[in-house]
Amino acid sequence: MEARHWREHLPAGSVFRVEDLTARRSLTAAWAEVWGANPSAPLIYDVGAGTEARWVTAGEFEERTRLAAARFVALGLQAGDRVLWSTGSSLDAVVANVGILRAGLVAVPANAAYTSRELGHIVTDVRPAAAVVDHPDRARWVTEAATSPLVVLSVDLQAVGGGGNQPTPATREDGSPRGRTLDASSPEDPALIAYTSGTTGAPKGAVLTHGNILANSESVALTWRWQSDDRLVHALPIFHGHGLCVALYTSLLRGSSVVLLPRFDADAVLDAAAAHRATLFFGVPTMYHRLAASLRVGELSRLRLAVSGSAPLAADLHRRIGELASTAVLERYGMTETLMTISNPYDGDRRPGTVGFGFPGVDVRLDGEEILVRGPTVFAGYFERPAATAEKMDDGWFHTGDLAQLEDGYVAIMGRSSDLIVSGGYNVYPVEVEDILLLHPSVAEVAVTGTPSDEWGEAVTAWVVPDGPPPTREDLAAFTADLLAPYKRPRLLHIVDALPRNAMGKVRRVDLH
Ligand code: MCA
Ligand code: AMP
Repeated sequence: MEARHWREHLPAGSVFRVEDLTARRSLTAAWAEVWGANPSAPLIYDVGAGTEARWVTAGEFEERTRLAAARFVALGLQAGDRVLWSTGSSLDAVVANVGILRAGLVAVPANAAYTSRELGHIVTDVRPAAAVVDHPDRARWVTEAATSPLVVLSVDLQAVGGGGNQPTPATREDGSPRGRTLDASSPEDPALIAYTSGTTGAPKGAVLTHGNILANSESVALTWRWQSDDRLVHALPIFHGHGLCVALYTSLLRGSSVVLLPRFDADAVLDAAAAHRATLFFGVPTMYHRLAASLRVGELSRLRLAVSGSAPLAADLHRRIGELASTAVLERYGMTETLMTISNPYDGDRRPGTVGFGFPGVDVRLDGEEILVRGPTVFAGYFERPAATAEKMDDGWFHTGDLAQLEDGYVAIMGRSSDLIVSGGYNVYPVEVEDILLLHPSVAEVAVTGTPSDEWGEAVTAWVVPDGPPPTREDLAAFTADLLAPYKRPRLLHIVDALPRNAMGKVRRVDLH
């Protein structure tokens, strides 16, 4: 059986060609055009840290991001240079990101909860020419890990003092600014390098081009009937594909408006939806779990569309929200390397327990049980790792590692071919956590698995064979505090006499439950 054809997503009577998804060449060029056409339109609601909350218009945002781009150019950065960008959600952070892209630089988003070890790996691997960070500790970690000169900036793009800051000349010898003109990137130029781990080894940078991120926003907007009068409550982290490419970039492309919240909180989301008459909300299943537990869950019904992704939305939770809020949550599927590839339909049946069928322009097929995808959102490859890229790509088809079955042409995700754990929408790689726990003096052997959890989807679980007195969960939490971001630390601990192993001596994680 085949998955349904992506044409079923198209509005009745519409004419669509796959090339249309990249016809505007780059998101930055398309953004500038959209904002220029309606400069007084409200674009981003800045909840303001210490300042008054207010709407920023498209015209003001265009100017601020143009100045941000000029700031990078004045620092001597040149098109193609990489800029690490690791920050929580704020208007300044968004301006910096968009400025990076408009200047033709490559943004490297990194989780703002990473420890110095996790951030240091990315810095060493990607060798950024500049970094934008929102905390002095991160500024120090980046500087310490850098192996080549770099400029460290705060989110408002002021140089952060201290050793290692080495701004490069701002101008050429003839006095003209370096770098190419604004919004001049081609579809094949890299726009983002997003770090994501394999099952073994350290995180790799997925290179997403301007064409990839433009095609993603165009197809998401088309499929979900996104209009300029839509208004999104944005409570996702901005350093992952979901919060950045799907939520933020697509809003900016449509010229619709965003209420940017600093973090997720069920009441804050529902308050913002009411106060600003929002039409859209995007979340991970853990957020829907918390919304469903709220007495105010019925308020979700005021939205035009609520979308879930990044991890499986339990069919039961989907149905419960349907009953409590008369809202059929639209579940979709994607990955850092491919952006959005599969979606339930906007018009038509949104089936609980399934992610739907290919976005317009994305071909989907099953190889055995594994999902393969092909289309204009599939990345250019892993940064400086051709062998790792070749392992995942086969004649344009990307091997997702996710396993699925087809139900009446809808893709139902059944699991993964790897041991990846998805907790609250964040990926956790057992090997990375095991390697860190093994450094603890009371841990002789360890295996890490995901335990099914209503709230988190999967809860990171450590199975420890102790060396001497067994460690407690608190011991391990304290030990990992400087080594693992909080979401990777074990929430459950089992002390065991031995780990199940196969004939080769390899731990059989599947037998641990
Ligand atoms: C926070 N904690 C977690 C997680 N998040 N533990 C496990 N898994 C998590 N995901 C820890 C906190 O550090 C804290 O630890 C404790 O849990 C409770 O914190 P709480 O305040 O309740 O949590 P929170 O800050 O409200 O965070 C929950 C969250 C967050 C809002 C669901 O995890 C989140 O924003 N997730 C979204 C991730 C995401 O955007 N993924 C997209 C990637 P302690 O008690 O020790 O202090 S995938 C992607 O982008 C692709 C393209 C796609 O398909 O979308
Ligand atoms: P990341 O590499 O962080 O982008 O995470 C991508 C992974 O998240 C995919 O390979 C899937 O395992 C998982 N994922 C994303 N969306 C869904 C979904 N709707 N249902 C199940 N898994 C999902």
